Amino acid sequence: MRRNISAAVMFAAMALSARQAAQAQGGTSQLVNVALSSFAFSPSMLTFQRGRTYRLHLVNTSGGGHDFSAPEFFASSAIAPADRTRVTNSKIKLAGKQSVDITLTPEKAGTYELHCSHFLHAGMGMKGSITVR
Ligand SMILES: [Cu+2]
Repeated sequence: MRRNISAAVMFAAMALSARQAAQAQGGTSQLVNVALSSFAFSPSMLTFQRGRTYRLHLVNTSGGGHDFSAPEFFASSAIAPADRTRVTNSKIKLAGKQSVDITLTPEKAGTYELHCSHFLHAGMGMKGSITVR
């Protein structure tokens, strides 16, 4: 009987620490979907709350390559360690039909520009803005 009680206590402690670990890994992050197409971001205006953690889900719905380039936004956000390799030269590259997820926490309020750095894409409309409140 005594043994059963200590097992129950141990199980409860394990369940609690598993939940804490999930939260630390973005278990409470808010999902934000952004579609990339030729030649637009949808939505093109994104708003985030400073200090909150988001899971940015990018989907390239077109057959051609695009990227999510936001140098100042990435520089002022904490990017989850496991996702850091997905941002190269301040952009997230997506091949045709590819999707990429990245967990980040914006840390500085401001308005940041977003664009696709592929030749002429921004000029054709592939740009937007990110507001951090
Ligand atoms: Cu593009």
